[in-house]
Amino acid sequence: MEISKAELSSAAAASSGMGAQSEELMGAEVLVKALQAEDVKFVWGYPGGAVLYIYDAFYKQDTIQHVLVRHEQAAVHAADGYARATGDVGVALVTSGPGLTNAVTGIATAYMDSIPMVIIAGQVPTPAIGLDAFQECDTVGITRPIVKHNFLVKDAKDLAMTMKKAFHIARTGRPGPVVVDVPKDVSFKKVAYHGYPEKVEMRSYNPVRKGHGGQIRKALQLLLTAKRPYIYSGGGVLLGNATQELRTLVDMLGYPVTNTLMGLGAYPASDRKFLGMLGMHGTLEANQAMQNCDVLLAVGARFDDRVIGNPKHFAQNERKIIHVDIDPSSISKRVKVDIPIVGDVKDVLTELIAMIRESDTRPDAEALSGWWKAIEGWRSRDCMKYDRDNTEVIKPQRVVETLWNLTKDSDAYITSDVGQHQMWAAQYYRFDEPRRWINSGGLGTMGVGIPYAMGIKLAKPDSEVFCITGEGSVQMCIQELSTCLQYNTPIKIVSLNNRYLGMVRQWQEIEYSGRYSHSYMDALPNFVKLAEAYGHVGMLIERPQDVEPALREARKLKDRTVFMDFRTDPTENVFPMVQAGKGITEMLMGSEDL
Ligand SMILES: Cc1cc2nc3c(=O)[nH]c(=O)nc-3n(C[C@H](O)[C@H](O)[C@H](O)COP(=O)(O)OP(=O)(O)OC[C@H]3O[C@@H](n4cnc5c(N)ncnc54)[C@H](O)[C@@H]3O)c2cc1C
Ligand SMILES: Cc1ncc(C[n+]2csc(CCOP(=O)(O)OP(=O)(O)O)c2C)c(N)n1
Ligand SMILES: [Mg+2]
Repeated sequence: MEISKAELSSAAAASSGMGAQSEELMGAEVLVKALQAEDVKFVWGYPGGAVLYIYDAFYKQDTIQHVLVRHEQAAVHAADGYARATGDVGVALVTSGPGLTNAVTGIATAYMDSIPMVIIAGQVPTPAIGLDAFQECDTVGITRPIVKHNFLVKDAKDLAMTMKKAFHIARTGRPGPVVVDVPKDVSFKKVAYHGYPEKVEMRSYNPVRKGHGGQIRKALQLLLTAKRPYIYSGGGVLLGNATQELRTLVDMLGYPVTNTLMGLGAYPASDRKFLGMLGMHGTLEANQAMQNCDVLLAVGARFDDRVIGNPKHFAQNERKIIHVDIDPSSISKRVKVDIPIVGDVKDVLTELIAMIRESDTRPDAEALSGWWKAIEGWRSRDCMKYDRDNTEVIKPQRVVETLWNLTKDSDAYITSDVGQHQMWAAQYYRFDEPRRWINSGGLGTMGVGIPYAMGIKLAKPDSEVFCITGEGSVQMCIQELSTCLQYNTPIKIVSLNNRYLGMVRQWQEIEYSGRYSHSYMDALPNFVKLAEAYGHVGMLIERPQDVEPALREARKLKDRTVFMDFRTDPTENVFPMVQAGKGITEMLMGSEDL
């Protein structure tokens, strides 16, 4: 970890002749100034040799709080959770080599869900790059496929502008993670600092915000003459802060609306016009409406395979598709659309709403009433029913529903890990507000739940933050319970412990004739004692009648992190379910369909 003499002398030589003027700063100091200029409040990170000058610069400032995690993966997840909840750019700092490789899962997770982040990675000194130096890895090469952009800073003079570009790229257009690779000598070298750049221009990067007026007009015509219209909204509505515009549009038109897993909260789940989530574990009514609509308005949603199911089945019904997306490469990627509108969802919806206000045409009330009748028919099947009154075993859905009932009037944030519990959280917690549901959809990364929760709790200290998890996922970043204690981020962990990698077990039951190959979670730790060992409160809940009292008790412990180990029905499956290769309306509704 020590700075070698060679490193010091080569960096000193590089910076000699520049004089010791007061505006001269070390690269590391320029980097910290850049973060301050970007109004960064928190950085999650883990130190190592290559970033020690940067850590030294952090030591000398007091506007940015650095959070020392226990694993670099969690640093990126925590910053990512913070970004999802606040809309700001999340920042993580890792050292070279293993620090960076540990961060890779976090970066890929943010990339798949289009989350704005800047990840600063230390690198070996520039003269050592390519020489198999200690803790060297090809950061730019390793991260290239999982970043929106990456930079290797070769000269400290470029640091300020590179940081400016990194933040600009991360937060504009389709957001995404940007990696800035900073060799150790670059962080050590002194350069003249003329202040943080005010403007940034990149010839080849000019994301379009405003949609094409002619295309929006065409969309308007289609929408207002539709007989069976449907609005399919996704994560882009949250990323583009266009929740209000979406709500106004739906209210003006009176059309049914669905959200993807990533879009939950963009439209209030408690409104009748909301048909629930669509897709593999969506509601019957949401999927039927998707299949049977005649005009589909897709906003900030990318026709994921979990939403479309078998594309051939999806194409069997004819419908006109309008697709609003800021990324032209998202359009007609998986499903061919009729009216592409490239632009920011907020700008486009604002224009569309203005055009509807001006238009003399009104939605076809008679056709709409028939369409709603069909939808109510599907809805009356009550596809989300489950054995709610079971007194023998805790049904996982009941835990989530109880949590929702208790917290629906408070400003609660819900994170989840990946698996069955994630789907039950999405189905049974009814999100009415944006950015309250924080989960990994695109990469489906087990282990995000605790880091997401602790990242959010720092940003929203007055809000309750719950992490709905499984006993499998929670063990992937459980070491962060230690970070929660150190930084006083009291979160509530709701572990739906079914003693199985439940989602895997479910697939093995349904698709592999019940051959449960390595999906049973044997030799689990005593989570109550584990929580206590980390300085927190642990609770074991085994009976259905104890679910509500336990949640109430945990909420009362406002200043403590509480780990609730709910022993849930190990055989429960997530329904409805669209099996691999099936169409979105070819759903399994319950165990009776197996
Ligand atoms: C176990 C598991 C099960 C799952 N089951 C389901 C399921 O049943 N249903 C489901 O929906 N998903 C499910 N998913 C999630 C799924 O894999 C995808 O992550 C999700 O469907 C993608 O959501 P989205 O289309 O809203 O796109 P996102 O990934 O949120 O992408 C957002 C889109 O909006 C665009 N965009 C971004 N910003 C703007 C802006 N300002 N203006 C305009 N456009 C913008 C982007 O370019 C992108 O195309 C599951 C995931 C897991 C792990
Ligand atoms: C890092 C990672 N490894 C493997 C998987 C595949 N996978 C998806 S869900 C799941 C099981 C999750 O088990 P648990 O956390 O107990 O949740 P449950 O499904 O039982 O609710 C697995 C292994 C994944 N999504 N992420
Ligand atoms: Mg499990």
